[in-house]
Amino acid sequence: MAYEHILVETHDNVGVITLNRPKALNALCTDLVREVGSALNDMEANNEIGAIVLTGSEKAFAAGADIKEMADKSYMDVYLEDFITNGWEVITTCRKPIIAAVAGYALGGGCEFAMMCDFILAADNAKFGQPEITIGTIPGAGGTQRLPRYVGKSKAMEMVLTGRIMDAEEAERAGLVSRIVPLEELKDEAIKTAAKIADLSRPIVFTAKESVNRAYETTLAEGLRFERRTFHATFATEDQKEGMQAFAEKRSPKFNHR
Ligand code: CO8
Repeated sequence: MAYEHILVETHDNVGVITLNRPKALNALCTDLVREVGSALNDMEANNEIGAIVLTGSEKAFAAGADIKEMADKSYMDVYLEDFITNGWEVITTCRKPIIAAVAGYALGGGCEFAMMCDFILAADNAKFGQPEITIGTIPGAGGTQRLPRYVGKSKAMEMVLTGRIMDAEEAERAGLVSRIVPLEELKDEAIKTAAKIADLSRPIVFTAKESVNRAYETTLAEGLRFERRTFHATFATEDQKEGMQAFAEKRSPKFNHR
């Protein structure tokens, strides 16, 4: 399928989606978000792909929702079209792991887009922020809810109330990103990391992702119960037998995703 605002590639078993609206610093217009949703759905349905990288340019992952597109919308416009829910959650419902590889600006909806992914690898020039308050609105795609879970209330509150931008080092210290890599290595490192995941057992990867996500949605007791049940369930897979047998036989496992 031909896309206008994104580039789509595959590297063996890894799908890569690159936001590509350079003149607007990858501002997330409705069509761009729709295209990302469509590409993700295709990758989710493609058995060859086991993990996905979502990235932008060296200057901007995404500088936010498209302010020019939003500026004149009325309350009734955004309410009736369910503005922002529409299309965005595909990232959060995708079962295959999605790594956000962030260089440059990840602001507003851009930061929210990255936080919807499973984890964030940051280039050393990455900048994260929720500056919506400076343009008379608030985060609308999870910023007030996900950011505190990543970085704690104090830092999230300061960022949301002042629009202060955090650099990559602060983001790593705060737990927003899993690690920082040099800008020129970001894409390769993200693909390498995704390939490592894609080579593992698909059902076990799905189970692990689902289980970690439970930690954000439920109580500790319920989460632990869920983990115990799904841990037990891994013993019903062929890949658990293969993985443990391979360890005992001192060889690499050959997972068949069953
Ligand atoms: N929307 C639309 N256009 C943008 C955006 C944006 N978010 N960000 C940058 N652009 C455009 C600029 O207008 C400019 O276009 P033009 O050349 O036609 O004037 C071009 O990109 C380059 O930008 P700058 O000249 O400003 O580049 P600088 O390097 O000087 O500055 C900044 C870079 C600091 C990133 C600056 O562009 C900026 O502050 N951008 C806006 C950041 C922002 O406020 N983001 C939050 C947006 S609101 C939001 O995300 C709400 C989310 C709600 C849920 C999601 C709903 C879809």
